Formats: sequence, C-alpha cells, structure tokens
Amino acid sequence: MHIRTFRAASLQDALEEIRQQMGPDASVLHTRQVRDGWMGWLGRTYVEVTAGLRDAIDANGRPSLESDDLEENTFAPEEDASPRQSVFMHSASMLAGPLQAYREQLIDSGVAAITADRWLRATESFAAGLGETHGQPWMEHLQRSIARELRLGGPIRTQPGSKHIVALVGPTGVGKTTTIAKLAAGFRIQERRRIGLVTIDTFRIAAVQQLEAYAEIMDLPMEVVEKPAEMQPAIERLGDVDLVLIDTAGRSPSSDARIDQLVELLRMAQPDETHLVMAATSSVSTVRSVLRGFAPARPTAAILTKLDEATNTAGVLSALSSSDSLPRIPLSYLTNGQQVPDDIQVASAETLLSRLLPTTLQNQHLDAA
Ligand SMILES: Nc1nc2c(ncn2[C@@H]2O[C@H](COP(=O)(O)OP(=O)(O)OP(=O)(O)O)[C@@H](O)[C@H]2O)c(=O)[nH]1
Ligand SMILES: [Mg+2]
Repeated sequence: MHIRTFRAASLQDALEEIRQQMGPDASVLHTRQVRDGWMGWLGRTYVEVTAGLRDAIDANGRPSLESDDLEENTFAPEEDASPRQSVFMHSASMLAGPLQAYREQLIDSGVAAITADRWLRATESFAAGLGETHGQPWMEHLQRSIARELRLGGPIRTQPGSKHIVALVGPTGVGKTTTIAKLAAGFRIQERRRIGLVTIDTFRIAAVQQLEAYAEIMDLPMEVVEKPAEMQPAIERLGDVDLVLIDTAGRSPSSDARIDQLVELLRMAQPDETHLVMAATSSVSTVRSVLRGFAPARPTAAILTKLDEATNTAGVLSALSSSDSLPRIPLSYLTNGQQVPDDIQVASAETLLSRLLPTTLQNQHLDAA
C-alpha cells in the first residue's frame, strides 16, 4: 500500500488532487485541519488528507474501491453494503471533533452510518469554511441539511361539499383511532366542516365502540363496514359531509393476507388520501418494515404519533428520509399526547429537528462545539 498526504484549501480540492495523482483506486485514510503561521496564529487553514493506494484485491479478497465511491457514494441511497462500509468510515474521519462525536450519537440512536455521513457532510463543509466549529450555527446548519431531506405534506385540505375521503392505516396500537378523533374534532371545531366516520375495524367489538364513543360525543355520523361490498353504500349513507375519515384495524406489516384485505377495502373506498400512521417510538428497522409492508396500500402521507414518548427523532427521520428503494412519503401530522383534540399538530421541520437527539446530548455538544 502506498500512502501520501495532501494539503488543500478545501476537502473537495484535496480529493480532486488525490484522484489526479494517485488514480481512481485511492482511499482516504485520515483527514485533519491544519493552520500554518507562527503557532497557528495569523496563518491560513488547510485540510490535510492522507490517502492510501492498495492492490486491486484487498486482504479480504474484495475488489478495491472505485474512485466514484470515494467522493460520491457518501451521498448514495442507504444500503449497508459491507464492501463500501470502509469508505464511509473514512469519510467519517474527515469530520471535525464535535461533528465526529455527534455522528456517533446519531449512530447510537439508530441512524445508519451512511445517513449520518450524508447529513453531516454539509455541516462539515460549513465548519471547514469557518475554520472551526462554533456552537449554535453548527447545529442550525445540521438541522437545515436534514430539513432539506424531509418531505412535509401539510394538512388535509377540505372543501365544503366535496366529500374528501381520508383513510388511516398502520400497525396495531400506534394511535390511528385516537388520531381520527383528533382530526375529526379539529376539522369540526376549527374549520367548521361536516365530518363522517367509517370504521372497518370489525375484528374487535371494543374497537368499534372506541370510535362510536367519539362519534357520539362529537355528534358525528358513523358507519361500520365489514366487507368490501359494504364500503360504497356506507359512504353514501354518511350523506352530505365534507370529510370522511376511515379508521382501519391495525395490521402487522408482515401479514401479506391482511394487507391484501386492507388494500381491497381501500380500493372500494377510493380514498383521496391514505395516511400511514407510525409511532415515533419505533425502531429504525420497524419503520422500514412498516414502510415496506404498507406500500401496497399506497400511502400518500405519514403521521408520526407518540412524539411525547420518543427519546429522539433521529432514527425515525433517517428511516423516512434515506432510502431510495422505499417510497418517500411526506409527513402530514405529528401527535404528542393522548389528549383529544389538543395533542396534534401539522408536521413541521422545527418540531422534528428540535427533538433530533435527546436535549441533554444536543446541549452538551453545542457547548463542546
Ligand atoms: N403518549 C401518546 N399516546 C398516544 C398518542 N396517540 C395515541 N396514544 C395512545 O396509544 C394507545 C393506542 O391508541 P389507539 O388510537 O387505540 O391506537 P390504534 O392504532 O387505533 O390501535 P389498533 O386499532 O389496536 O390498531 C392509546 O392508549 C392512546 O391513548 C400520542 O400521541 N402519545
Ligand atoms: Mg384503532
């Protein structure tokens, strides 16, 4: 293996020089910021990059990494492909101290290394531009780079007399019925819309009673649908309403048969919008399997519930924003408590990013930076 060190004004310039001088197979081993001048005073800041060139086949028998991996795949869609992992590790070492520490916190919270690197990349160039990292702007810049990846769909839009149909789907116990009640109350009280409710959760008597109780309190018409053929007549019977909210039984994302049943019921309802409800307390792998499992229901938006119980949003946001192989659905609402109708808000980047990591960690690193 040949090892050489390069100095350049920016990371980009250093990588370009490495590529030109060492060829496409070079990998970055180490990066640091240096300052010339007397004791670092009055000097200019440089990026110093150490690169290595190894044989065509490495010690593990894997092909050596392509030059494109070196610079571009840091931003590639998330897949934990092991041959590329070493490049991401290298890219992590480019990172200045506090960012490197923050990267580890993100990874501890379930964010994949490649996603953390993508998020921190923009922050890193910002830090390099400053010559060092300063507290608040550093965190703000990180938040801005993540916000760019978030898709926010805004609220449900209703028109008086248009009979807008919205279904909520998702795994069991995430808060679908509670969210339906919050939405119904909000649209009825604040927007003065006429609301109708439909439940196709007929597996449990208690589930029908739960929605019925809300329908009674709010004096809303409600229909219970057991079979696909009953769906259209039930929607008709709701009469002249502006918004139809359809509650569904929680389903395991891995139960194909029950997802197919749901898809069939939704096909009969022809909803204008289908919101996939997920708990913010879920692990990254759960969110990914829910996104995959419910893809046949063609969700048009996602609702994140139980934000009040989630220690952080980093893992869930990474799962929602990072993979090209899954549909990137926009977030519509966030719920942050059990109270109907208060504990719901339209999804905003501010709310999600203010809870990126637990506050103490966030402050700790802001101070350290
Ligand atoms: N802390 C907290 N609890 C919530 C929130 N939303 C709902 N819950 C609670 O979560 C529990 C389940 O809520 P449901 O609305 O019945 O959930 P569901 O998705 O309809 O459940 P299934 O119909 O069984 O699939 C209840 O105890 C709710 O009060 C929230 O934003 N925060
Ligand atoms: Mg329910």
